[in-house]
Amino acid sequence: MSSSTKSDYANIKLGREGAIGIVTLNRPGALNALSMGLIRDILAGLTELESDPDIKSIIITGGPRTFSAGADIKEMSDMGPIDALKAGHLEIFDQIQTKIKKPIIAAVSGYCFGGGLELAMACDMIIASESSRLGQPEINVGVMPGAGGTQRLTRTIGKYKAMDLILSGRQITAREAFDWGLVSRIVPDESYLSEAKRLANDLASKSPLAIRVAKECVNKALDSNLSEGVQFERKNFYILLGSEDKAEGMKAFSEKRKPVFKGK
Ligand code: DAK
Repeated sequence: MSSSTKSDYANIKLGREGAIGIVTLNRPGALNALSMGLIRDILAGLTELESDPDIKSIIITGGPRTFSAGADIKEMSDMGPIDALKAGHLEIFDQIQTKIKKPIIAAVSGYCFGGGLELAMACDMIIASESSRLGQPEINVGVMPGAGGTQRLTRTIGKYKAMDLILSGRQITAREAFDWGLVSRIVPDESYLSEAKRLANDLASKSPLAIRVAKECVNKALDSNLSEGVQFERKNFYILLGSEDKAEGMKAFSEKRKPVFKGK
């Protein structure tokens, strides 16, 4: 299937393949270090895909050598607290999780460090190639994760492993990350992108409404107590019972055919 691009961005490539949109980080000379320009382009690209009715699922990826080596250290070295506050990096990472309702898969190969891992953790699933390396090395340059890393990582892998990664700044293998629940799937190096596309196409074939609501409910689990989360889930389940997609899904099951979902 051919890939088409509507808009041009300086720091990403934005592709469309059928129902999937692909944001490719494109600063290979700096190992996809997250400059402000790159972070802004990622959010703009995602927002464009979010508003495109033909796109049902999204992949964020880098290149085979690097997903991203983290925040741009050269840019950050001149940055003071007021510059950072005004630039609002942190809100941009949060907006990825709050503004983008379509499912996002991070397809990770090579280095996935610092802000790069925080970006992957702001996605809904992480597919990692076998030889990729993940870590929060910010401590080695005198800072710490600042785009949700201390919070999302701890909620994902627990206090003791999060402390290990964040305080030591060490790298872990994709296998360790998988064993710790930090990545969804590990795949052979050569197929990280094709597997991500296969998964994205699979998600694109489901009811967009059910996908959206299920994503919101899983994210709610990281941000609420159990009874609040269960109530949130139940109410959202009731909403889906009224959808045309539910009627179609259940009818298709009885008729032993594939459902055709319309997102209604
Ligand atoms: N920033 C800028 N440039 C980078 C970079 C980075 N993070 N990582 C690599 N580069 C550049 C290198 O400087 C080099 O450029 P030239 O010298 O060729 O011009 C080029 O990419 C290739 O890098 P290497 O020659 O070092 O390549 P190697 O394969 O030898 O090593 C490496 C790869 C990934 C192990 C190494 O480059 C490395 O350790 N990079 C730094 C990784 C790191 O410490 N990352 C964490 C950065 S701190 C916040 C939001 C986010 C954050 C904080 C706050 N707010 C919202 C407030 C996040 C902070 C971070 O991520």
